Amino acid sequence: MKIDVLTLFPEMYDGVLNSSIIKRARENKLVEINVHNIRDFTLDKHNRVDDYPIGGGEGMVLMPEPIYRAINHYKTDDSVVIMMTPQGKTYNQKMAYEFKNYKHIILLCGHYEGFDERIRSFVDMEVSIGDFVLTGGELASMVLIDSITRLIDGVIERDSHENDSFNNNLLDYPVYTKPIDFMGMKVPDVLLSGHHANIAKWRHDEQIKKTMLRRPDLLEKSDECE
Ligand code: 6GU
Repeated sequence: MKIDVLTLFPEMYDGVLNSSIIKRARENKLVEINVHNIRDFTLDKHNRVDDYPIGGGEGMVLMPEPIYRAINHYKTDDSVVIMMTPQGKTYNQKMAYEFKNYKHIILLCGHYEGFDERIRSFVDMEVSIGDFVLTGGELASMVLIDSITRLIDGVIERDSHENDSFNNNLLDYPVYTKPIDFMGMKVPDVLLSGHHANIAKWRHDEQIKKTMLRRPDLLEKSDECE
């Protein structure tokens, strides 16, 4: 899996790509992630990437040409070009599982007031990470990078994501570590019992209880209702 990011602020990615699990996945060549500056694809001498909105209004608009040239530079027959925008389809775990099967993803990140509308005609998909507004698509693209990378075979143990919140639309069960008694709050007895079937049942019941309380909308979509 290869991911190319197109952005005006490549430095924003330094921490995320060079820490923890993403760093290790890159070192182990399980994923290749490169970040490119859209400004390198400008043709005019001032390296302009944005201009005033035609017809008036607030802010600046990203011009089509540098983005068109950047996309075409990295695009192959295997590429899926995803525009990060609050107008896109709301991202979720199911989409993460779909995206991890793509050979090559190009993540296009905008800033300022937005993209010239014509840019939409040369992307394959538009994705948002939720109903709130960020200053740019970069943080959102990092959310995709992180959530996709951890699903790639070999990045983390399969067990760790097969039980994730949202697989089967259930929230996670509670987990505990030592000490067994922390300021009077005790680890549930069943977890100390060593009885694997009882532990599994308790965890499943807790998942349903928690999902019912916090996210009844998810429970309707889960197999538990069938
Ligand atoms: Cl993908 N971009 C921006 N700018 N804001 C967002 C978003 C994306 N998703 C949620 N808010």
